[in-house]
Amino acid sequence: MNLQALIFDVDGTLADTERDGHRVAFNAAFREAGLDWHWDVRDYGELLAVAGGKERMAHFARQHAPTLAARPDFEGLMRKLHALKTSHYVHLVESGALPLRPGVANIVRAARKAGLKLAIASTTSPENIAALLRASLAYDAGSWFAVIGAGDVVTAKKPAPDIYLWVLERLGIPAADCLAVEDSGNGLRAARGAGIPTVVTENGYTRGQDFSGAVAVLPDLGATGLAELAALHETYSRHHKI
Ligand code: XBP
Ligand code: MG
Repeated sequence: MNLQALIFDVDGTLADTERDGHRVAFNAAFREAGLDWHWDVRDYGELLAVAGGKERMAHFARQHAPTLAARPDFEGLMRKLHALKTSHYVHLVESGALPLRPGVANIVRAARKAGLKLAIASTTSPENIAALLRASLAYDAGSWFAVIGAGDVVTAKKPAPDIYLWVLERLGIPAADCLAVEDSGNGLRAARGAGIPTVVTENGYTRGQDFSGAVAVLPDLGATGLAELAALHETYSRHHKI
C-alpha cells in the first residue's frame, strides 16, 4: 500500500472536545475574569466558524464588547484570558471528561504496529493536545506522533492549509501518501488545500457541512479499522491518479 502516514485533527476528531471541553473552559475563564459572557451550546456552534480560541474570543468581543475590543491592551487581555481558558481545559481533560471517539485508539495502535507514521495537525494549543493524548491513550502517547503541528506555529489557521503544509514538510512524506482525518468543513478544506486525501468523521457540530472532496464521510471510526482506511485511500488514489 502507498499509505505511509495518518494525520489527525484533534478537536472533534480524536475526541468530542468542543461542546463539553473547550466551551466549558471558555465560560469558566470568562467567569473568573469577571466578564458576563456566556457561550451556550448553540451559540458556540456558530462561533466554531472562527478557528482558534484567541481568534474566536476576539471575534466575539468585536461584536459584543466593542469598547473592550478597542482598548490598546486588547490583544494582551485576550492572551491572558486564553491562558486561563487553557488551564481550565487541561483540568477537564485530566479529569477524564473527554474520552476518545469510537475507533480512534484502535486505529492509532494499529497504525503504530504497521509502521505507519502518525502526526497531528490542529488549531488548538499544544498543551491541550499533550493532556488529551496522555489522559486518553498512554502517558507517553505524545511520542507516538512523529510530528505535532498545533496552535500558533502558523499564523493562518484552518481553513488555510498552512498547518498541514507545516506538518508535511516535517514528516517528509508526499501529501498523496498521507491520509488526514478531520471532522469539519474548515478542517477538510485545510487538508485538501495541502493536497492530502481526507476522511471526515462528522459530529454533532459539523454534520451537514460541505464535505465535498472528502475520500469518505463516516459517522465515526467505530466500524472502520486501519485496513478499511488504507483501502479507502487506495481507491481514492487510483481514481484521482495521485
Ligand atoms: C479547533 C479549534 C480550536 C479549539 C480551541 O479546530 O478551532 O480553536 O476550539 O482551542 P480544529 P484553543 O479542530 O479544526 O483544529 O483555545 O487552544 O485555540
Ligand atoms: Mg476539528
